[in-house]
Amino acid sequence: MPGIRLWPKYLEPAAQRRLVAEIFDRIATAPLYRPVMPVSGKPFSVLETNLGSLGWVSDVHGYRYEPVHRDTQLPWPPIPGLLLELWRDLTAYPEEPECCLVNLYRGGARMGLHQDRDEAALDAPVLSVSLGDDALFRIGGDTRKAATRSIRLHSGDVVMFGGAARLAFHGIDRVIEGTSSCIPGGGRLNLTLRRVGVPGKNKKTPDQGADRASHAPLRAGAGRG
Ligand code: MD3
Ligand code: FE
Repeated sequence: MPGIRLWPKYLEPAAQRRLVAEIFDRIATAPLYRPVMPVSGKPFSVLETNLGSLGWVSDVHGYRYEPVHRDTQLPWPPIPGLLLELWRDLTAYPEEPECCLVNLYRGGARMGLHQDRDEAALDAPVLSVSLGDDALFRIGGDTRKAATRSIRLHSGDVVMFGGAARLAFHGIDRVIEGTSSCIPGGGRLNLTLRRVGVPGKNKKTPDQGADRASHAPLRAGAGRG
Protein backbone atom coordinates (compact mmCIF):
# COMPACT_ATOMS: atom_id res chain seq x y z
CA MET A 1 0.00 0.00 0.00
CA PRO A 2 1.52 3.36 -1.01
CA GLY A 3 2.81 5.47 1.86
CA ILE A 4 3.26 2.57 4.27
CA ARG A 5 6.62 1.06 5.13
CA LEU A 6 6.91 -1.83 7.57
CA TRP A 7 10.16 -2.93 9.20
CA PRO A 8 9.28 -6.25 10.88
CA LYS A 9 11.15 -6.80 14.19
CA TYR A 10 13.30 -3.71 13.54
CA LEU A 11 14.08 -3.58 17.27
CA GLU A 12 15.72 -6.69 18.66
CA PRO A 13 14.55 -8.06 22.02
CA ALA A 14 17.29 -6.27 24.01
CA ALA A 15 16.38 -2.90 22.46
CA GLN A 16 12.69 -3.61 23.05
CA ARG A 17 13.33 -4.28 26.74
CA ARG A 18 15.47 -1.16 27.10
CA LEU A 19 12.80 0.97 25.43
CA VAL A 20 10.00 -0.48 27.59
CA ALA A 21 12.07 0.28 30.72
CA GLU A 22 12.67 3.87 29.58
CA ILE A 23 8.97 4.37 28.81
CA PHE A 24 7.88 3.01 32.21
CA ASP A 25 10.44 5.28 33.93
CA ARG A 26 8.86 8.28 32.23
CA ILE A 27 5.33 7.07 32.92
CA ALA A 28 6.21 7.37 36.62
CA THR A 29 6.23 11.17 36.18
CA ALA A 30 3.53 11.35 33.48
CA PRO A 31 1.00 8.72 34.63
CA LEU A 32 -1.14 6.84 32.16
CA TYR A 33 -4.73 8.04 32.16
CA ARG A 34 -7.93 7.06 30.39
CA PRO A 35 -8.92 9.77 27.88
CA VAL A 36 -12.56 10.43 27.03
CA MET A 37 -14.21 11.12 23.69
CA PRO A 38 -15.11 14.65 22.65
CA VAL A 39 -18.68 15.70 23.48
CA SER A 40 -19.92 12.31 24.71
CA GLY A 41 -17.26 11.84 27.39
CA LYS A 42 -17.21 8.11 26.59
CA PRO A 43 -13.98 6.63 28.00
CA PHE A 44 -11.32 5.15 25.72
CA SER A 45 -10.41 1.52 26.32
CA VAL A 46 -6.70 2.35 25.89
CA LEU A 47 -4.66 4.17 28.51
CA GLU A 48 -2.53 7.03 27.26
CA THR A 49 0.22 9.46 28.11
CA ASN A 50 2.74 11.45 26.05
CA LEU A 51 6.43 12.30 25.82
CA GLY A 52 7.93 15.36 24.15
CA SER A 53 7.11 19.08 24.01
CA LEU A 54 3.52 18.46 22.89
CA GLY A 55 1.10 15.70 23.84
CA TRP A 56 -2.01 14.58 21.97
CA VAL A 57 -5.06 14.72 24.23
CA SER A 58 -8.77 14.02 23.94
CA ASP A 59 -11.44 15.29 26.30
CA VAL A 60 -15.02 16.55 26.12
CA HIS A 61 -13.74 19.74 24.43
CA GLY A 62 -12.08 17.92 21.52
CA TYR A 63 -8.79 16.54 20.23
CA ARG A 64 -5.71 18.75 20.45
CA TYR A 65 -2.05 19.02 21.44
CA GLU A 66 -1.12 20.28 24.90
CA PRO A 67 2.28 21.04 26.49
CA VAL A 68 1.40 19.64 29.94
CA HIS A 69 -0.13 16.53 31.52
CA ARG A 70 -3.82 16.78 32.41
CA ASP A 71 -3.43 15.66 36.04
CA THR A 72 0.04 16.85 37.06
CA GLN A 73 0.10 20.03 34.91
CA LEU A 74 3.80 19.23 34.41
CA PRO A 75 5.52 19.21 31.00
CA TRP A 76 5.55 15.79 29.33
CA PRO A 77 8.87 13.93 29.93
CA PRO A 78 11.41 13.91 27.08
CA ILE A 79 11.26 11.46 24.18
CA PRO A 80 13.94 8.74 24.66
CA GLY A 81 17.04 9.14 22.50
CA LEU A 82 16.53 5.70 20.96
CA LEU A 83 13.22 6.90 19.49
CA LEU A 84 14.71 10.16 18.17
CA GLU A 85 17.45 8.08 16.48
CA LEU A 86 14.79 5.84 14.97
CA TRP A 87 12.98 8.92 13.57
CA ARG A 88 16.25 10.27 12.07
CA ASP A 89 17.21 6.90 10.63
CA LEU A 90 13.87 5.97 9.08
CA THR A 91 12.12 9.21 8.12
CA ALA A 92 13.56 11.78 5.74
CA TYR A 93 11.82 14.52 7.70
CA PRO A 94 14.14 17.47 8.50
CA GLU A 95 12.69 18.26 11.95
CA GLU A 96 12.44 16.25 15.16
CA PRO A 97 9.08 14.94 16.33
CA GLU A 98 7.49 16.98 19.14
CA CYS A 99 5.21 14.19 20.28
CA CYS A 100 5.46 10.57 21.27
CA LEU A 101 1.94 9.36 22.04
CA VAL A 102 2.00 6.32 24.33
CA ASN A 103 -0.94 3.90 24.05
CA LEU A 104 -1.26 0.96 26.47
CA TYR A 105 -3.67 -1.83 25.51
CA ARG A 106 -4.73 -4.19 28.27
CA GLY A 107 -7.80 -6.29 28.99
CA GLY A 108 -9.55 -6.18 25.63
CA ALA A 109 -8.64 -2.57 24.78
CA ARG A 110 -9.01 -1.58 21.13
CA MET A 111 -9.00 1.54 19.01
CA GLY A 112 -11.81 2.37 16.61
CA LEU A 113 -11.22 3.35 12.98
CA HIS A 114 -10.07 7.00 12.81
CA GLN A 115 -7.84 9.47 10.99
CA ASP A 116 -4.92 11.33 12.59
CA ARG A 117 -5.43 14.90 11.44
CA ASP A 118 -4.73 17.08 14.45
CA GLU A 119 -1.19 17.82 13.25
CA ALA A 120 -0.47 20.92 11.15
CA ALA A 121 2.52 19.09 9.68
CA LEU A 122 0.60 16.67 7.47
CA ASP A 123 3.69 16.46 5.24
CA ALA A 124 5.48 14.61 8.05
CA PRO A 125 5.02 10.86 8.45
CA VAL A 126 3.87 9.17 11.65
CA LEU A 127 6.30 6.53 12.93
CA SER A 128 4.78 3.72 15.00
CA VAL A 129 6.63 1.29 17.28
CA SER A 130 4.84 -1.80 18.59
CA LEU A 131 5.93 -3.49 21.83
CA GLY A 132 4.42 -6.45 23.66
CA ASP A 133 1.47 -8.54 22.55
CA ASP A 134 0.59 -8.92 18.86
CA ALA A 135 -2.21 -6.75 17.50
CA LEU A 136 -4.54 -6.85 14.54
CA PHE A 137 -4.13 -3.45 12.91
CA ARG A 138 -6.66 -2.33 10.27
CA ILE A 139 -5.97 0.29 7.62
CA GLY A 140 -8.14 1.60 4.80
CA GLY A 141 -8.28 4.68 2.63
CA ASP A 142 -9.04 8.37 2.99
CA THR A 143 -12.77 7.77 3.46
CA ARG A 144 -14.45 5.67 6.11
CA LYS A 145 -16.13 3.49 3.46
CA ALA A 146 -12.95 2.63 1.50
CA ALA A 147 -11.83 -1.01 1.59
CA THR A 148 -9.62 -1.95 4.54
CA ARG A 149 -7.02 -4.61 5.16
CA SER A 150 -5.62 -6.13 8.28
CA ILE A 151 -1.98 -6.45 9.32
CA ARG A 152 -0.75 -8.39 12.36
CA LEU A 153 1.79 -6.29 14.24
CA HIS A 154 4.42 -7.88 16.48
CA SER A 155 6.70 -6.63 19.23
CA GLY A 156 9.62 -4.70 17.73
CA ASP A 157 7.84 -3.86 14.47
CA VAL A 158 8.22 -0.30 13.22
CA VAL A 159 5.78 1.17 10.69
CA MET A 160 5.95 4.50 8.89
CA PHE A 161 2.77 6.11 7.56
CA GLY A 162 3.32 9.00 5.18
CA GLY A 163 2.34 10.36 1.81
CA ALA A 164 -0.77 8.66 0.47
CA ALA A 165 -1.28 6.78 3.75
CA ARG A 166 -0.99 9.79 6.07
CA LEU A 167 -4.75 10.41 6.17
CA ALA A 168 -5.80 6.78 5.92
CA PHE A 169 -8.42 5.53 8.37
CA HIS A 170 -6.88 3.02 10.76
CA GLY A 171 -7.45 1.31 14.09
CA ILE A 172 -6.65 -1.65 16.31
CA ASP A 173 -9.29 -4.41 16.11
CA ARG A 174 -7.82 -6.47 18.91
CA VAL A 175 -4.72 -7.42 20.84
CA ILE A 176 -3.86 -11.09 21.21
CA GLU A 177 -3.13 -11.58 24.89
CA GLY A 178 -0.15 -13.65 26.00
CA THR A 179 1.77 -13.47 22.69
CA SER A 180 4.69 -11.54 24.27
CA SER A 181 6.27 -11.10 27.70
CA CYS A 182 7.90 -7.76 26.81
CA ILE A 183 5.59 -5.58 28.92
CA PRO A 184 5.57 -5.84 32.73
CA GLY A 185 1.98 -6.70 33.59
CA GLY A 186 1.27 -7.80 30.01
CA GLY A 187 -0.50 -6.11 27.13
CA ARG A 188 0.64 -4.01 24.21
CA LEU A 189 2.43 -0.67 24.15
CA ASN A 190 2.29 1.44 21.00
CA LEU A 191 4.46 4.50 20.57
CA THR A 192 3.74 6.96 17.75
CA LEU A 193 6.21 9.69 16.90
CA ARG A 194 4.60 12.76 15.39
CA ARG A 195 5.68 16.08 13.98
CA VAL A 196 2.94 18.51 15.01
CA GLY A 197 3.96 21.98 13.89
CA VAL A 198 5.27 23.28 10.62
CA PRO A 199 8.39 25.42 11.23
CA GLY A 200 7.67 29.03 10.29
CA LYS A 201 3.95 28.38 10.28
CA ASN A 202 3.17 28.62 13.97
CA LYS A 203 1.04 31.74 13.74
CA LYS A 204 -2.65 31.19 14.24
CA THR A 205 -4.60 31.39 10.99
CA PRO A 206 -8.22 32.63 11.15
CA ASP A 207 -9.20 28.99 10.75
CA GLN A 208 -7.01 27.78 13.66
CA GLY A 209 -8.38 30.60 15.74
CA ALA A 210 -11.64 28.71 16.18
CA ASP A 211 -12.23 27.32 19.66
CA ARG A 212 -11.59 23.78 18.52
CA ALA A 213 -8.01 22.98 17.49
CA SER A 214 -8.96 19.87 15.57
CA HIS A 215 -10.59 19.54 12.19
CA ALA A 216 -11.62 16.01 13.08
CA PRO A 217 -15.34 15.39 13.11
CA LEU A 218 -16.92 15.37 16.54
CA ARG A 219 -19.63 12.91 15.56
CA ALA A 220 -20.20 10.03 17.94
CA GLY A 221 -18.46 6.95 16.61
CA ALA A 222 -16.06 8.95 14.47
CA GLY A 223 -13.18 8.70 16.90
CA ARG A 224 -10.69 6.47 18.56
CA GLY A 225 -12.54 5.45 21.72
C1 MD3 B 1 -1.80 5.55 9.79
N1 MD3 B 1 -2.46 4.08 17.26
O1 MD3 B 1 -2.37 6.54 18.31
S1 MD3 B 1 -0.33 2.82 15.30
C2 MD3 B 1 -2.97 6.42 17.23
O2 MD3 B 1 -1.41 0.83 17.57
C3 MD3 B 1 -3.10 5.08 16.63
O3 MD3 B 1 -1.95 2.29 19.04
C4 MD3 B 1 -2.59 2.72 16.85
O4 MD3 B 1 -3.73 4.93 15.65
C5 MD3 B 1 -1.92 1.88 17.88
O5 MD3 B 1 -3.46 7.36 16.61
C6 MD3 B 1 -2.05 2.46 15.50
C7 MD3 B 1 -0.32 2.96 13.60
C8 MD3 B 1 -0.68 4.28 13.03
C9 MD3 B 1 -0.52 5.46 13.72
C10 MD3 B 1 -0.78 6.66 13.11
C11 MD3 B 1 -1.21 6.70 11.79
C12 MD3 B 1 -1.13 4.32 11.74
C13 MD3 B 1 -1.37 5.51 11.10
C14 MD3 B 1 -1.46 7.92 11.13
C15 MD3 B 1 -1.85 7.92 9.82
C16 MD3 B 1 -2.03 6.74 9.15
FE1 FE C 1 -4.12 6.91 14.80
